[in-house]
Amino acid sequence: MDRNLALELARVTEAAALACARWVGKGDKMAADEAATNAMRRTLGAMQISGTVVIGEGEMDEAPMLYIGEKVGSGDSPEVDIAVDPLEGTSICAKGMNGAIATIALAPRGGFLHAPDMYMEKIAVGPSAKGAIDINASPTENVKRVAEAKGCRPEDLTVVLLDRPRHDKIVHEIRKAGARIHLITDGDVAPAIAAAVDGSGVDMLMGIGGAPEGVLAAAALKCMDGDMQGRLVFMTNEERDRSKKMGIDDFDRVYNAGDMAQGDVFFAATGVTNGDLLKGVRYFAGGAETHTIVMRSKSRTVRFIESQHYFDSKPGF
Ligand code: VTB
Repeated sequence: MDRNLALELARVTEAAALACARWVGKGDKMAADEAATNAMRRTLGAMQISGTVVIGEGEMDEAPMLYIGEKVGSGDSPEVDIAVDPLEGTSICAKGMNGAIATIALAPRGGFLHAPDMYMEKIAVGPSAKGAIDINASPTENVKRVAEAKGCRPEDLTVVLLDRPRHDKIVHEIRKAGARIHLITDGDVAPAIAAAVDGSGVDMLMGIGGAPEGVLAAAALKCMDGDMQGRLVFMTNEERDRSKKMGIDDFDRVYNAGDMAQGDVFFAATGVTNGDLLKGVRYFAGGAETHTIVMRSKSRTVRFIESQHYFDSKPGF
């Protein structure tokens, strides 16, 4: 791709974050998601791309907008595939809790793993621990290796996991290995990225979360030269059938970031509520400020952008 689309993607996630920030703490996750999706779709429509949504809000019959297969953009080249999560962490947004983001990734056509809406086991770290993780090894082993790679003690590491009963055993093991744990209620894309940002306080993401979210995290970690491994977790035969239809035939395959997001990948995320990675939308008289990370794998540029939006010149927010 000969154009840097990253900065345009920042406008897309900013718009989504600004739209759903109005719903922070209002207890209505559906309305928050709808607002983010609407805004994202509108701004994507203005981009000069011929885009196809491959990770989206759902199948065509269950999502009115940004559904899998939907065409977005002006229709001009380049031909790209798009992965979106207009509001990652709908419940945290509705409750006004920490860690909700609006996010999008873009790759040349065919670049993303078409991950069905099911679970994925994940392990993610930043560049300083690249090559140290192994999803087939025990959590103890992974903690040990990441600490070694980073030149610190296991006690100095913070591992983020979703707070779910399915993680009880591994949480226990990680604690025994010496590392500190940060449990989150939802939203495991942002902490995977935070693991690759020095000074974020996050060293590693582990555990089982959504597969589509895994692909978004992989796109970001590829841009940051971090490391990630993911394996689909099949709960039913229906999930196996659906995956086959989406082109997945090796059910035990371990995907790394570059397998899930191939080619010249672009990524952007804007904070909706405060988190380890990004600040949330903050209002001031007549406007609001947003905090965005935007990057491109080819140039390995990672930008953090703070933007001021003035509502007088931006009707609709
Ligand atoms: C996961 C995680 C997401 O929802 O999909 C989770 O990847 C759902 O897990 O980031 P459960 O089925 O255990 O609730 C998110 O946290 C989205 O908020």
